[in-house]
Amino acid sequence: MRVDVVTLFPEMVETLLQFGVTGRAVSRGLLAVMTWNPRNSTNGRYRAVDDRPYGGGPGMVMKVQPLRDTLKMVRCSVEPSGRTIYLSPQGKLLDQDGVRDLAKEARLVLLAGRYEGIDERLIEAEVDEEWSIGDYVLSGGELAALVLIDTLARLLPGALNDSKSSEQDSFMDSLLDFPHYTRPVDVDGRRVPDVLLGGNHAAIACWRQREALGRTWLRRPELLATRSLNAAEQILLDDFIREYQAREADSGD
Ligand code: 9D3
Repeated sequence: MRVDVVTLFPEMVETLLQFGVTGRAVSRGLLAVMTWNPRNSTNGRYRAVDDRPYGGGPGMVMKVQPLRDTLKMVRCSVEPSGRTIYLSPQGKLLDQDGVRDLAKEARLVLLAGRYEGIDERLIEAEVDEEWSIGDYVLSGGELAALVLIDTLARLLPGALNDSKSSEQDSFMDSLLDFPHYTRPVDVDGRRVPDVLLGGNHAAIACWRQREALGRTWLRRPELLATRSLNAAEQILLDDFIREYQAREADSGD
């Protein structure tokens, strides 16, 4: 997959992508990321990429011309360059379904904004889709672009060392993860659950699924509302709830 990122802070994007899964995806030739700085496409005397908002108010707005010229260069260097995505607080909320859809593309152009945002006419003319990564305030689109690239990289065939990890991600989709343990067996009197030490793989799989369902029920019940449970899952969850409520009655009033 080829991703072109238009950003005033190319080092932010380049540096973080050198590590971990994304770093390996790049070195394995599965992912190629190129950055483009609109500052290099400025003509004016002050190389300005931003200007004051019409109508007044605080902050600055990214100008059309440097971004339009940068996007022209991107589209000349990669043909076809793929969908152009603007990371913005006004975008559609990114989730794993959205990531899976974007991962079908061979090429993407990501636009990371700074200041109060981008002149609306550039968005109307050049942007295909607007995506947000969540309802909180970032200082710019770079971290959002990195989040998107990271999630995409995990879906590229061969990017994860253990091919089962990606499968498990999708298997466990819309459920929270089960708890994980490693050595030692005892940490200040807290022991690893016995079932994980027994080597009964069917029992372990059951326990993990039960924990995943139970924690989702406790912490993110809205995820269960959008996912139907099969008969086996319903029994495991009922079992978890029964045990949880027994524990609660035991410790509480
Ligand atoms: C005062 C109104 N704010 C809009 C909600 C101003 C504003 C906040 C943050 C303008 C730009 C930004 C920069 N944010 C992003 O570029 C961004 C973002 C985010 O802030 N949250 C979640 N997803 C994203 S994607 C890009």
